[in-house]
Amino acid sequence: MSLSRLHAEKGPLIMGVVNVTPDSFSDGGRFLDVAAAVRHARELIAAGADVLDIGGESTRPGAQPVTLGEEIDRTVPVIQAITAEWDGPVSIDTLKPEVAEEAFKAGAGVWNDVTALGHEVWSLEVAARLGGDVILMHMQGEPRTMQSNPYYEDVVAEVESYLVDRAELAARAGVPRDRIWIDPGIGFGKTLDHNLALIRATQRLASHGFPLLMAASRKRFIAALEEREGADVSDAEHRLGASIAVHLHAVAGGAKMVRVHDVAEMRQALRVWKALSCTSLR
Ligand code: HH2
Repeated sequence: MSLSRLHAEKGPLIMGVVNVTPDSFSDGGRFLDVAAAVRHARELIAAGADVLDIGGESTRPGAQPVTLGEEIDRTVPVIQAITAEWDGPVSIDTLKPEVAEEAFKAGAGVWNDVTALGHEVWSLEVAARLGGDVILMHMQGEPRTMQSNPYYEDVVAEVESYLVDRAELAARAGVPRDRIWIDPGIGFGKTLDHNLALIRATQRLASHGFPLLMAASRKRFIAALEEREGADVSDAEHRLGASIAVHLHAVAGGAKMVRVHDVAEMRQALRVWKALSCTSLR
């Protein structure tokens, strides 16, 4: 089932993050072992995840690049194990089309690409052939250097036009329009003010006919915002309240999915939010 249909049935979707990496910014190394990653995935499902996003290469600034073989070896066994026991959608978080292909063979149905299918010229064609959902994210620069000096004349207009252009390209390549998700890429080549401007612009970003994903969970800009208030949340695991606040704001503005590490808490917040908002969140 496409993510859009799932959203039509369930309302705002929660994508739970499963990083099979030694160096992710918020949970690096904890789930590198396949068995540990599968256990973590099961916990996220039990906590109410609608979608699981499996990643084998960190996009953290300064993270070590991973070879194709290594990325496949990390992610494919986890995808096989999860899809053998769960029929919800599983997403592969990769910029490499070869990894996406192997992940889909193992049972994944969503390709989440932080380069918006731009890493290889053939990525668009592969995405169309795979026939699943795609998530196109905006990033300025590349992970290693993206935070050194991000600059925009008008961050919202630039991110918006980039995402709509990439989405139209994906549609022209053959990906069905309702399977093309867009994501402003919070923290990817953006200062605190850029991130805040994009989150404030959720409604505008959600108004282009492409479903919107917002992914702010535990991100560094939260620490920068808190520092302004004199609080220290340098430990990524201490950013839960802020992550939920951003995601509820996004959902209220029309985001159809949020990508989070803390699924149980996000599920609880969404349940209360939905009850307070009656039926208006579908
Ligand atoms: N952020 C991260 C990874 N993948 N995908 C989308 N679509 N949007 C995002 O904002 C996004 C993403 C970074 O978070 P995480 O996976 O926790 O860390 P790392 O890349 O260090 O593994």
